[in-house]
This record gives sequence, structure tokens and C-alpha cells, in this order.
Amino acid sequence: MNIDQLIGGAKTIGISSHVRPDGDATGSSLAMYLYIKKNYPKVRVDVFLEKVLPELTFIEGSDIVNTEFKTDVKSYDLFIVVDCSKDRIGEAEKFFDAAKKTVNIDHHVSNTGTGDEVYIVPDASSACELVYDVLDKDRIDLDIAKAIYTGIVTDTGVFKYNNTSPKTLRVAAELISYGFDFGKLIDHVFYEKTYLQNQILGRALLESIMLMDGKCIVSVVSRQNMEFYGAESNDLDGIVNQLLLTVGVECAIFMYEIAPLEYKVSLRSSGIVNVEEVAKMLGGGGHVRAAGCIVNGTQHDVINNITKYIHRQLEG
Ligand SMILES: [Mn+2]
Repeated sequence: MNIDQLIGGAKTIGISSHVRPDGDATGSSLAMYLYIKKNYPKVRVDVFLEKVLPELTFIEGSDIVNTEFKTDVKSYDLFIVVDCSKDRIGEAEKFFDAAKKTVNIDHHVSNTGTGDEVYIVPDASSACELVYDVLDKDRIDLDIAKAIYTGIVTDTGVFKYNNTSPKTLRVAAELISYGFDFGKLIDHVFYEKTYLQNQILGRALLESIMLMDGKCIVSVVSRQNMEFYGAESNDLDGIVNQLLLTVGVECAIFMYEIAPLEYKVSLRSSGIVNVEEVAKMLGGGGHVRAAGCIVNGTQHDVINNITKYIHRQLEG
């Protein structure tokens, strides 16, 4: 993909990514934005994303993100979608459909490519890694490097998930050569929690129970507890990963009540259990080591239902 040729031929460019943008969606969108702003100052660029997460607002350009999805441009000369296919960009899809030329850069296996010019690499760690591939290395600056690094860090769980390749680390190495405090960045986007989040994490760990001779761990946060702490669903992110870090545990189940007798379930596996299969049986999906589903029933029924499938896999 010759991104410079595509950008060079445009006067107006729109950029978007998936709804509920994470570090990779935000980082890749803003890296592309900053690159165009820096190198093609005459081009009008709009970035359409839902609200930027508080821990990502340090990324340069996050203050210009158009969260209203309103524009006076009738038809963008170029519309770039990163980290998803065009059907996941929510309200921005109408701008994509109306654009004169479209580009899609993504790393999701499920994305077969939507756009005139596509760069889809399912093995890549992140959309950010792919954005780095297409950009001219001589025209990247510190802010662009930080935006790209952020997406790689969040999508790889700080270089830990198996989507991390030697190439991912080489890209990261080149990025840190721009000279920023990457330790601080990692803590800020990945490890830091609010006091409230730490409290509810503590509660979930305290009330967790071990099943199947300690191979499986379960914890539930009730609606009463969420209300007591004033927690939103995003305050519960990461609890399931912490549960999985218990010695001997192969599979972690974390669930919270989204409505009476309805639970949002997150599953994590250290590798032996295929939690995607478990989630699929219950109408959900995900990956081998990380999956989720929504299950109806009493807390007891839901746990029984899920552990039945996990037990089968551990026995087999
Ligand atoms: Mn991604």
C-alpha cells in the first residue's frame, strides 16, 4: 500500500475505527491523523471516533476527535478505516460509503477487507503495527511514535499475548528510539486503576472460589455490589485476567449481572481449555484464550452451565 500516494491525491480525508475505541483503534486513527497533519498540512483531516477513553487522552490529537459524527464534507476524497472493517465504525459508515476512495488497514482474521485499497494482516499484533508498516519512517515524529506504541502495548497486553511477534518487538524498539518514557506510558494505559476499580477488584478476588481441584476459578459481582461501589462495567475490566494469574488455575470465569438473572461472562484460559468453544456453546465468541458470552439464569445455574463445558474439556 502506498499511503503517501493516496494521501497526496486527496484534499479531504476522513479517518475512523470501531465503536467503543480501545488503545489500538484510538492509537492507529490518531497516528494516521498526526502523520497527515505533519506531512500534508494543507489537507483537511477529520477523525470520527466515539469518546476517547480517559487513559488515552494524552495521545496528541485526541482533542480534535469528532465524536458527534457531523461534518460539512459531502464526500471525502479519501476515507481510512483502521482496526476493523467498515461495518464496525458505527455512524461513520455513511462517510465511508460516500467517500471517493477508501482504505482499510486491519489485523482481524474476520475482516476480508472493505475498501478500494486494503492492507489486512491477520498475524499482526495490532492495527498500529500495520500503520507503522505503511508510513514513511523518515516522516514519523515523537507524537506519532507514542500513538503507535500505545496501540501495540494495549493489543498485546504489554508484549505478552501470543500475537506478539519478533517483528512486533522490532517495531516497538524503533518506536522507543524516538525517546519517550515508555514505562510511564505502559503504566498509564495498561496497569493504572482508579481507587474504585482497585476496590472492586479486591472484592472480586476476595469472593472468588476455586473449582475442579483448583483448575478453575470463578468470581461474581452482583448488581448490589456494583451499585455500592458506583462501578460501571468498564471498571471491571481486567478482573478476569487477575483471576487467571492464580497458581494452578487453567481457566478463569468472571461474571457480573447486567440485568436481573442476566450475566455478562468473561472467560480466560492459560491454554489448555479452549474458552472460545465454551463461549460459542452459550451464544458468545472470542478467541481460544479469551472469550465471553451473555447467559441467563440464576448465578448458580450460570456457573453450573459454564463449568460443565470446561469440565468436559479438562477431562478430555
Ligand atoms: Mn486492534
